[in-house]
Amino acid sequence: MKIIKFFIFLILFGSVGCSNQVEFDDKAFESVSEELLDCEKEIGCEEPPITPPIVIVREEVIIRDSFERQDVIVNRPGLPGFGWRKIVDDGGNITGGPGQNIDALIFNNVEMGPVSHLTRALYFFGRRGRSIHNIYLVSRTFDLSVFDEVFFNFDYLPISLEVGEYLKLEVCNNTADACGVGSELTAEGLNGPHWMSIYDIQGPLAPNRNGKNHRKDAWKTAETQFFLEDFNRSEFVFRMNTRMDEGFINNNRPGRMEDGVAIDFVEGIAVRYKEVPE
Ligand SMILES: [Ca+2]
Ligand SMILES: [Ca+2]
Ligand SMILES: [Ca+2]
Repeated sequence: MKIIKFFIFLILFGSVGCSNQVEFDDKAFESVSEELLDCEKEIGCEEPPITPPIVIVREEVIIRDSFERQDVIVNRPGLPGFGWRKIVDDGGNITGGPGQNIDALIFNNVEMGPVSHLTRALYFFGRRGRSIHNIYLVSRTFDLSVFDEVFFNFDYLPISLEVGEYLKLEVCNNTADACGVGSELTAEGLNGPHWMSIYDIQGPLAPNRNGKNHRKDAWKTAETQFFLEDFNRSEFVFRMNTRMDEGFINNNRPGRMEDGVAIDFVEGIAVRYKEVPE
């Protein structure tokens, strides 16, 4: 399986590599090459099996969002339909939209500090007063039945997160209904066991950051990839899940923050492979 993944890497970097976030793994290549050379010198060494080449037969950008607009959720005809849903869990009270002083909003780099890509980014924030809030940004449901793997990356900026506060990329491994994000929002589904964590950024992080005092290079990029066989391909849903107990200082936005997470340039690319017989 490792070898198959390695060959997938090799082929992908010829194809998806130009999409700016994925890099060729020189070290992995060198280590496999050395293994083969060492084996040639040894008597009785079994060479690693040669795997048939795997090629990409289709790739599709399922999401690419730099939040260069005013509203996160855009439902007007003629504008790109990102299909996001915003859900707030305010101490167990789940709403399909902003809570009281709890939200995920787009701000620009004049209102807040530098963003990662172009001039705007998305900021998640809770409410002052140390109550617990989860803020979810949920994708629309995609039919990825014909794809094998997803490459996913996003830029993020944690702002003074304490222990127990986080940003996670999660994928539903059941139906959208079972995950609480079908036609109806359900607390059982949203908090249930069907969400799998793909990327997990946990506090404590950046204790002295306040959302305005960082440099552009404080932004980090999360890169991940996962095979779709582990998920429900025909109802593929992912979400950004953030948790924190504070937000803007005195709920005054866009002021300085006590807790927050910003994201920018979210990109997902679905890929279909085909093994080529020798
Ligand atoms: Ca942006
Ligand atoms: Ca804090
Ligand atoms: Ca906090």
